[in-house]
Amino acid sequence: MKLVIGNKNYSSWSMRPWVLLRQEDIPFEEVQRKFGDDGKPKGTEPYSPTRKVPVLIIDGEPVWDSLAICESVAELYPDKKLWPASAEVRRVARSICAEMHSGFQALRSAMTMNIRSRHPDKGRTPESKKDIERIVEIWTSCRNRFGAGGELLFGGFTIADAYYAPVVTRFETYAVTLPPVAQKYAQAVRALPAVREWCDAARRETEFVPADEPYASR
Ligand SMILES: N[C@@H](CCC(=O)N[C@@H](CS)C(=O)NCC(=O)O)C(=O)O
Repeated sequence: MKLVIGNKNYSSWSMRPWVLLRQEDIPFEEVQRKFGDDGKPKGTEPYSPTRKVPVLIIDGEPVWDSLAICESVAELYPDKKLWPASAEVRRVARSICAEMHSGFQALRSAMTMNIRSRHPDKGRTPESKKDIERIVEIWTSCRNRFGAGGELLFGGFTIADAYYAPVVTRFETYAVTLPPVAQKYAQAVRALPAVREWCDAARRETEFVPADEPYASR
């Protein structure tokens, strides 16, 4: 399989499937296509029908959109148990991934992912604060209801943790203060080997993409 991704510092959508594959030791070839100043990845035409990243190429065919990628990987590797085992809990996991996938627009635009930077006082708008409150509510509820078997949302690692990993980095970039349960969960995500590897690589990147830098200039 080939996973086409954008800049590790900026591309939150790319981070999710990459962390999922790496954390589960699923082999793949990484193809990186960096963003231009407009925040769009260059040179994706041979891979991506939407010209967006991420794209996973399986047997020569593209799977685009991060949620479709994660679902396809879960189907290809049932033994990895990438969703929670119980159907009832799986419904919750799918719902919170879908909520992340289609929501939190205010957080996304006011607190763009920028792993190597620190903007402690930035990005607080009434709407982004509401998004943060809702994320804290999700994390707290999952940890309390389903987290007994480990440190993550459903105990052990699942697609849901890969989905919320970029938010964990945003909370660090913008110094968001979290209540204890959420803070502990964020620490556990940061400690995942795949998350560390992605973040280390992000910090080594030097490209400055103005479209993703609302709080800094070149
Ligand atoms: N819903 C898509 C979103 C993908 C997306 O917007 N990717 C960004 C980079 S993080 C992109 O390629 N943007 C280029 C564009 O909008 O043309 C997914 O989940 O994969």
